[in-house]
Amino acid sequence: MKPFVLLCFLLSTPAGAHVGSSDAFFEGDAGPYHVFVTIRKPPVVPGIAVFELRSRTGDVGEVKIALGASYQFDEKLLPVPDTAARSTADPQFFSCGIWLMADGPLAAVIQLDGSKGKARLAIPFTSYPQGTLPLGNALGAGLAALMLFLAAGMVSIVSAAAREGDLEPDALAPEPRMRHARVVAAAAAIVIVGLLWAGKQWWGAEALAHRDLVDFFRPPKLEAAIESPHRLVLKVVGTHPNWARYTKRIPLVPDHGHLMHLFLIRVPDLDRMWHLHPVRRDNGDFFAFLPPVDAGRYHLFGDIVDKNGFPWTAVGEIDLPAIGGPRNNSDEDDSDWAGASLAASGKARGMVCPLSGGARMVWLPGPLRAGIATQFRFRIENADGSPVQDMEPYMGMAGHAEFVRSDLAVFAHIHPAGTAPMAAFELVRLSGTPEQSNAGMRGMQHAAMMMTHTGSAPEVSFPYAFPSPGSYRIFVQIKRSGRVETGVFDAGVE
Ligand SMILES: [Cu+2]
Repeated sequence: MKPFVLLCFLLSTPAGAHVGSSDAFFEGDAGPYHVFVTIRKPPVVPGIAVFELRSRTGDVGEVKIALGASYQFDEKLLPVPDTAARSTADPQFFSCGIWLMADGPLAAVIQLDGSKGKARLAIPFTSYPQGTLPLGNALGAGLAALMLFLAAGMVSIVSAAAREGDLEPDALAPEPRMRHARVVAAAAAIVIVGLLWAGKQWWGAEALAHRDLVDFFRPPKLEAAIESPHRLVLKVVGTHPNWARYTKRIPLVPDHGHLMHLFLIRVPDLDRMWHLHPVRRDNGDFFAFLPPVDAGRYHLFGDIVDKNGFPWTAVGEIDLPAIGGPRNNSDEDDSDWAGASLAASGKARGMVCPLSGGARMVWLPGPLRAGIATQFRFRIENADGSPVQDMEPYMGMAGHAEFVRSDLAVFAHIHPAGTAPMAAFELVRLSGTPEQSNAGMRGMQHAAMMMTHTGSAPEVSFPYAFPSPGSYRIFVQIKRSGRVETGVFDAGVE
């Protein structure tokens, strides 16, 4: 019955943690091992997620992965882990496909065994359906033919039974019996059509429930309005009616110190960027003091995390008039950037971005191809190439990077430890693992490590892969001598 009722919904924009960027990335230490993990998610749930792990320390012999729910995380409830296959071409690369059966915030608990003994780490990630997969024409036609064959077979079996069921072998059915058999066949056909209809209803209900779930996980809307010249009021509204009820039950929690990380990016040029930290009012709305802003249309991305560790990015747009006056930050972590437009700067502009005091940020080149997971590395150095000495953690981390595609359909806010919010790492601490080896702590550790880098210039790095081809702008935010600085790099991704 599938072919008749299947509505071929096109794959919609992936939602969730980030916008248009569903895969998860992690880089950090698991005990003595340094690993880079990529989680390539399926478009639908249930579906198979592909886990890829590369050891950068070159001494891992075996990798096992088990998935659990990250909310009320309990190691004792983890299933028997799957063993990842080791690549023959690259012995430090392991991969494994695991079914994601549930949606929501999950944790991958990875066990490593190698020359330095056993180690474990837990990586939070999210599972959600991104759309409905269409049924292929050939498969649909095949299933329809099978269905017709089975239905006709069923009618003919019932009719044959009624006609000849109690005859002696080789005897012919008399005419009244033939008539009776035709009536029975008609009745059987009606019953079978009824069953098909019931199946169609069932399938339709399932498809609707799935579509509903896809809607639920779409990025919530961020409705913004200017209340007074310097006051921006924001309301997070789910695209699904159940979303409000969900967030009432599962409230938001702060992530790296703030309930919301709000990014205002001027469109279409991406030539102005504000990173603000609105506070919440009693009625649930957020508000932020606007610093002086140039007039224009701004795209808004509001990163929030709920108590289950599920990150959401609310999206919206607002036309702002020029706002003057003194700089009036709502928060000391607020930062901004102004510069050239993405379009005007060409396909791939310089790999060097000037910072204050003659310093500069240098993007150490990596592959510019969609889907290739890599470390995006940025070196911060003085004009003469000597290391800057004044780096500080910015909101507890060495750096924050925002990857934005020119059409604003991709937005990802990444940290040195990867895509998962710190608030989610807090939920999945493993027992018997030293605190500093827990993946979440690793983000902080990374910050500390980068600061104490001696000899060469400090570097910040972010594990990520461009999800799709296009023209991207990367905002890399660091802190030096108490001031946030933003390095901006453009990339034409194939
Ligand atoms: Cu951040």
